[in-house]
This record gives sequence, C-alpha cells and structure tokens, in this order.
Amino acid sequence: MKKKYFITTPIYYANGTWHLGTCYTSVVCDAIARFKKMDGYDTFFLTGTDEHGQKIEKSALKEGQTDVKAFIDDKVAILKDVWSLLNINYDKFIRTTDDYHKTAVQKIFTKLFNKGDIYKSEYEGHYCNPCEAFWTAGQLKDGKCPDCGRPTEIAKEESYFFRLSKYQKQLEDLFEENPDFLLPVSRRNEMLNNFLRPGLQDICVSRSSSKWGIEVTFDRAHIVYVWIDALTNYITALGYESSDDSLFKKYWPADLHMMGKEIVRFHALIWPALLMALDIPLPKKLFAHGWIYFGNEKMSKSLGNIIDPFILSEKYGVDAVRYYLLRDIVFGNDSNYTTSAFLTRRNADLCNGLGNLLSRTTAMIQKYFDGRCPEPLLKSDFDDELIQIANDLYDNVKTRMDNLEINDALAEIWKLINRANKYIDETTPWLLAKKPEDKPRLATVLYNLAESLRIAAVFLCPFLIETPKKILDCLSSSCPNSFKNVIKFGVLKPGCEIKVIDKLFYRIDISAEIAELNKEMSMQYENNNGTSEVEANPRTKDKDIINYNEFSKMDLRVGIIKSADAVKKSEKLLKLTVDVGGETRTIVSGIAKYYNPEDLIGKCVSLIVNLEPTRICGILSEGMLLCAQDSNSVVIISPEKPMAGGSIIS
Ligand code: ME8
Repeated sequence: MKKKYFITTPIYYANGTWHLGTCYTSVVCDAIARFKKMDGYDTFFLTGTDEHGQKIEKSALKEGQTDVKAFIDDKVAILKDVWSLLNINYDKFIRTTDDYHKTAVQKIFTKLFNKGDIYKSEYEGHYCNPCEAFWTAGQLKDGKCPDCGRPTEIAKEESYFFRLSKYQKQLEDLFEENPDFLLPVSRRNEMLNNFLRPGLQDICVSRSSSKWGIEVTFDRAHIVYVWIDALTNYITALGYESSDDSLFKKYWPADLHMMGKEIVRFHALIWPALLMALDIPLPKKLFAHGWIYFGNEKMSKSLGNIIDPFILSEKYGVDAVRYYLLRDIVFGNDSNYTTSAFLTRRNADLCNGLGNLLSRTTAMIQKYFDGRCPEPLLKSDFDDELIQIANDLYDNVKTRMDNLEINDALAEIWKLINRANKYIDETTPWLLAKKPEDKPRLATVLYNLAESLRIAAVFLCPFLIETPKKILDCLSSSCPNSFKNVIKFGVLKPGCEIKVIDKLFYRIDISAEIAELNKEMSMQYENNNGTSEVEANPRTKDKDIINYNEFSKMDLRVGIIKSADAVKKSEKLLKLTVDVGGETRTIVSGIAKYYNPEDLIGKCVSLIVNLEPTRICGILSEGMLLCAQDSNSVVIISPEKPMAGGSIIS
C-alpha cells in the first residue's frame, strides 16, 4: 500500500490582492506535493480561504460592499485564478464559510466546552485587528502589536476562554522530545523563549462585538474566534465531525503544515493544544518560511509594495516565476525581491543553462543524425562523471526535499545541466562530426546529452510546468507520473525522434526591462503607495550592467585575518593582515566602528585581491574586504563554512 502524505498551506485571508509573497507558500507546497506524488506517496494537498473575522468584514466595508459574502466570493474567484495561473495543483480548496466547516467548528467548540476546556469569563485587553490577535498590556511592544507593530484597540467583552495554560507541560514535552516538530530551529527557540518559558495564559476564543463568524450554538450572542475557526480547517476539510470522515481517517495527522513565520505561534502552540484537548494526534511537522521583502518592507497588500504574479508571469512565463521563488530564495530565510535578481536567474539558469543545453543538443542531433536519437556505440570512461551525476540525482534531490532544502534540490538538478553543458565543450561534437571514423563517438556523446536532458527534465516536473513538458516532448517522452523506471541513465530509446523547437526562454536585456517594468508597476499601484524597484534600491539605478567577461576579471578570494589594528588618526579604519593562501596581504578597511580588532583574528572573509593597490592614511592597501551595509550597520561577508585562505570565490 502507498504511504500517505498530507500537506497544507495556511488558509488565505479572503480580502486580498494576491502578490508574490502570498504565492510563495503555495508554490513551495505545490512543488513538495508534486514531488511526493512522483515519489510514490498517496498525497493530499490542502489549501483554501479564511473568510471570517473583523478584518474581512472591515475590508468589505472599506470597498463599499455591505454583503460580506459577495465581497469574499469575488476575492476567492481571483485567488483561484492566481492558483490556476501558477498551476497550484491542490486536492482540496476549503472555504471557512462552507457549511460542513461551520457545523464541524460548532461541534468542536461545544465538545471543548462540555469537556471543561472552554469556559466563560470576561475579556479585557488589547486586540490587533490586522492580526486578529489578543494581547495583554504586558505583551505589547511600545504600546503596539508585538507581531505587526500596528496600534491595537481595547476590547472588553464577555467571552469564552480556552484553557491553553492546562497544556503547558504537554507542549513543553512536545518541543523537548520532538526537536524537529517545528523548523527552522530559530522558530522553535522563539516559541520556547517567548511563550512557553514565560508561561502560557488561557486565550479568548469568542467575540460578541462582531457578527461575521460562526455562531456558538449554545450561546448565540457569541461567534467563534477567527483563529480557532481557521486552524480547525486542517481537520474539517478532511471531514472531521461530518457524516463522511474517511479522508480524515486516511490522511490525518498532517505530515507538513507550511506557513510564513508570522503565524507560527498559532500553529505551534494553540493548534497542538486544541488537538490535545480533542484527543487527536498532532501534525508531524511544521515549517515556517521567511518573508519576501520588496523595498525593505515585507511585501504586503496594506503597504502596497507588491509584485503582481500576473504581470510577471505574463511577461516572463509562469515557470520563470515559479523558478525564481523556488530557487532564488534560501528556503526558511527572508529574501528581498528585486527584478534584476529575478531576471538574472531567468537569464542565467533557464535561458543560458537549460535553454542552451536543449538547443545545442537537439540542433546537433538534427544536423548529424537527421533528428533521430543516435545509439551510444562508443562509450568512454570520460562519460562516467556525467552519467554518475545523472544516476545520483534521485538520491540527491530526494535528500534535499526530505530536508526541505527546496532551493538546494533545484541546485542539484542544475549540477547535471551545468555538467552536461561543460561536456559539450569538452567533447566538441562539431569536431567529431568532421571525421567519419568518429561518428560512433559522436553518437555516444549526443546520446549522453539527450539522456542527461531527459533526466533533468523528469526531475524538473515537480517544480516547473511547461518547461519540462516542452523538453520531454522534444525527446519523444512525456512528463511521468512517477520517478519509477525513468530516472536511470539509458532509458531514452535510440532511434526515437528528437525535435528542435523555438528557444525555451528568450534572453532579456535586464536594464531596459527593469525600467519598463517599474513604470508598469508604479502605474498600477500609484494610488496604493506603490513601491518601484528604483525607489526600493536607489543605488541599483546608478550601476551599469556588466557582462560575464567583466565580472570574471575580478579575482575574489577567501582570506583569513591574521592581525587587525586600529589606524592612527582614523576612527573608521582598521589595518588588517590577511592570509590569502600562502601569501599575506595588507588591507585597510573602514569597519572600525562595527568590529573590535581582537574579534576579527582568525575570521574567514571575502576579498577582491586584484583591485589596484592604493595608499590609505599612508598604508598601502592591497585589496578590499567585501561587506554588506544598510542604514544601520556594516557586516563582513564570510563563506557559509570556514574555507582555506586563497579559495576562489566564483
Ligand atoms: O495568515 N512573504 O493568511 P494570509 C512570504 N489567514 N510569505 C508571505 C508574505 C510575504 N511577503 N505575505 C504573506 C493568514 N505571506 C491566515 C492563516 S491558517 C489557519 C490562517 C504568506 O493571507 C503568509 O506567511 O495573511 C502565509 O503563509 C500566507 O501567505 C497566507 O497569509
């Protein structure tokens, strides 16, 4: 029997303009779900919309719509269009206004009340409307919501409370015994330090001042607090407390709840406690990804600094958008969207790396073998490395996916693509084609290339949509439903038709494109406090685009700091001696305000070593230290792990 895999996105507030940030959670979950399906799991992928609460009600009123449900219906239709644009292949879309959900929530609330885990009292405290979160005065940060920094309002009303404090010990044990329950580890520490260790308090779980929600059946003046309503979607969507709970029996517990980092507290503390109270097994894993920023702020509708996935996809292709989100962002970290990073990824990896491999391989097979896949008649040891990378790909990509290193999974696939491109340069098929006696070797080389492409395309299927289809179609193959039987080298049948197609991705002139795009984006959001990339990163507009040759002139190396001393008569400068692999350089760097000299000894740093030497305060500086800077600070850029002095940075 197949193993099951149940994965969820959070349910999206149904008041939104959907932007690249909101799309992120779903694109990542979609790629994971597709990978698991191909890997033989019986996968269920759940997403949906969060439709109750004051935030939604207020949004409707703000847009002049008194019929809240009609307002939401329009928004949900748009969200579904976005998901279909991005090919989010969910198995179920739950709406919290669905009747089965409302009934199940009412039953859950009553069950917890009857059990004594929900009780009535009076709430007096602070309420953050955008976060739909209750706070005590002590929890506020500078008098504002500690999560989003916005002002809260005073709420005083008769309410029902959930005995969260009762589950303190069980939650502590959960975090203690199961260190992988919540990842990344920084989020786990945040929960432990900020909430569990100070001690949990019971939470307010009903509202009587608002009507837009699910009524408490035994006390109709109250509606269920929107987060309780929302969190339970993960089980009501599977039919929990309905006449048909077969999906619940089959798929629960969730294997992975995915979410952005701002909603971890609800998922990692309140949700497990509710499940404990209901005697339901806990989800196996929670993962909190970082935020996408645009212009130094979290991309969000309320700030208006959003990138429209429709515009990006229409101009550059849905696969370019999916690829950027999945490859460019280190999964788990925050990242800053820039159009130049987006287009650079597209040009470098999709257009040059993958596109060139396809066009070179298919064109040569067309030219030298009349568009028929040649037979690999003359093998050589030289081919072993390429074949090995292809044959190892399943293990490597699977390990990355199991560890939720999504961007690294794609990097593994590009190892094969890059190796194959290098193999073309090394084997020079165009020279082999000149001598008839080299034809068997030419056949082998081109077969190896076509087969590498096929394997790369198979592994791209969970991540991209049109691109692997197009590649596989060129190779008389199609996107498989499963990895089984298609991932080992040698599956491609000699003699099959190999087609040449138009370019996979056209190269884009990045600087011209950015100017054009910013114009469109700012026009679209000019009434909405729009942020253009030029405003977001003012310095980028002053920088010329350089080509690879210009870039490759820079000799970038790892260095180890051997000594660091203040420079006399200067508050800013430090004199560093740095080991760059058997050679010591003196470098004067303006980091004195940010680092103590003694803390720098032994530090692994990044340097440009072929910069023209220059005299600074009388000292000859033979290179420059690479640093990152923002308005507050300057930090040294170091390799992720210690490396030998002199290692090349490329
Ligand atoms: O939080 N970068 O819904 P939501 C990365 N209804 N991810 C972002 C982002 C950004 N700039 N902006 C939003 C809710 N997201 C609740 C969930 S679940 C029981 C209830 C992500 O519409 C965000 O982190 O505000 C979350 O994962 C998803 O979009 C939906 O956010």
